Amino acid sequence: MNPRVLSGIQPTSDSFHIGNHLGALQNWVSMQSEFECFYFIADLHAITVEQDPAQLNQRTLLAYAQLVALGVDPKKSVLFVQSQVPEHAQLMWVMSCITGIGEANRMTQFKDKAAKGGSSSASVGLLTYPILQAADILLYQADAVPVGEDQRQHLELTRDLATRFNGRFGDTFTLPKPHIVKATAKIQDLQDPTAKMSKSSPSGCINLLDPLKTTEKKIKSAVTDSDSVVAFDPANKAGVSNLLTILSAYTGNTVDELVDSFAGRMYGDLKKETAGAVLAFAEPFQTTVNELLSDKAQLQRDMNIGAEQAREVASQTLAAVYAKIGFNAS
Ligand code: ATP
Ligand code: LTN
Repeated sequence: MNPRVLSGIQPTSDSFHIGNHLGALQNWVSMQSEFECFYFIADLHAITVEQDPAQLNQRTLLAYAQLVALGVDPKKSVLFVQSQVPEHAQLMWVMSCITGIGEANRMTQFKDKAAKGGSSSASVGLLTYPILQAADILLYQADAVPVGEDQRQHLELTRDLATRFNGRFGDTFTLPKPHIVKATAKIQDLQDPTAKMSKSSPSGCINLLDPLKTTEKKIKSAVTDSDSVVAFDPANKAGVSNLLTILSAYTGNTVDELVDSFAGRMYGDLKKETAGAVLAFAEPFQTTVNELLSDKAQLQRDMNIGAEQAREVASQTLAAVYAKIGFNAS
């Protein structure tokens, strides 16, 4: 049996951004040839912060269409929507009963997100969301989880919980490893290249579905530095290095090759080429997304099939877990 891969993405914006794409989603696509892959749209995770119901519904379809357009092939991988597979919430309850309150409190993403929204308004769901993420992964006995750098801590919690459960109840879960590709694990914000590109900072964030003119403008106004030499030095030249990383990812040229090609040239050229490379990817991507969205009924049918396939695997793991902890089988 091929090793298993699992990953998820939240349907919380009208478009994936290039950080999502380069940090995680391009690895989802490339891993399909070697692994048995399970990919899902994390709508249960999305409601940890307030969502407009109609918008969540629409964004879930949009996320599905974008994943297919990026190359996640529902014939090769199991692609599904998390809320259609009730085993995620069921296993989460079990895992939350072996998680310490202190352990959940230490998750830095919770602290960041709670701080952004004002901690008094943070929900219990936001606090326990990493336990749901652990359940997502363990249900499919995943060996590898392709994600960006910001998810590393959640993967460590997942391994801790799996080890604890296996120790207490006998071998049940595979211990998953994060699959983080260093070069693109953290794409930076174009306006503040010391921060991670994030949808919460729209001016520094390139969305794949943004109008092409907007993308071009954002890249051309990216913050660089007062020097004028194109060099790769993330510590001292964060903005320029970030543009080189993006250009390298969308052209397939190595950063070294690019640096050589920019010898004696200005930052303006680097921005122009980076914009060109991103647009060359975004334009056909947008066409494909629009085509897929023109038949929503078909998308919904495909989602239903994905959910059935996911449940076949998830229900087996949940049954094994229930038996181990002493629940009476029906
Ligand atoms: P945001 O900060 O935009 O809200 P997020 O991490 O909350 O992003 P998700 O949409 O769930 O949002 O992220 C999906 C995937 O994209 C995850 O695997 C995450 O690690 C990765 N990712 C997000 N931002 C970046 C980035 N700037 N660079 C690299 N990978 C990223
Ligand atoms: N927490 C992740 C999304 C996510 C995920 C998962 C990623 C939910 N469940 C399981 C990998 C595996 C995020 O916010 N980026």
